[in-house]
Amino acid sequence: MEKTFTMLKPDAVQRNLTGEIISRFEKRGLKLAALKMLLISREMAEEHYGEHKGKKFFDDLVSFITSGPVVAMVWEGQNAVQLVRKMLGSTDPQEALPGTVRGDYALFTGNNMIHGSDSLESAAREISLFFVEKDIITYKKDMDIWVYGQ
Ligand code: IDP
Ligand code: MG
Repeated sequence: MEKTFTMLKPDAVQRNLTGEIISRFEKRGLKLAALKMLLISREMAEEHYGEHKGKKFFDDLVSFITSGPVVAMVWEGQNAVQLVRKMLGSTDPQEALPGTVRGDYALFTGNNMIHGSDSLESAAREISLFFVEKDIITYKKDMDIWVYGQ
């Protein structure tokens, strides 16, 4: 089953939305495979957001993401990468539809609550940046037959 990486950014933690956002993924039927709270170092932030190096918002982005604890997670499910991206909404919360995380809780691109991998390749890279293999838990849930059918 496909796995994707998500990370609640410092604004989500500070605004007490950690449980609320996790709950959305759980209710959708996705399966939590790994979770940890951590403070990201500058080096790790620059590696995670390496594709944006050189852009005008890069320094602000790195400062923001290292400004407080984040909650890193791996979620598993059919088509999890694109499904989670849809649940996050557009990068700019002003464009994000109601019903999405960013569309319901955020107003500003710099503080848009949550990161989600944009492709299978990014997911693999990001998961291995934040977690070691033994952190990723593979387990069965009886609920799965009610989510996906027999
Ligand atoms: P994504 O998070 O929706 O994948 P990306 O384009 O990969 O969006 O950008 C990474 C993060 O960088 C965004 O989530 C946002 O926090 C920040 N960001 C992107 N574009 C801008 C911008 O134009 N101004 C300020 N911050 C930005
Ligand atoms: Mg991105």
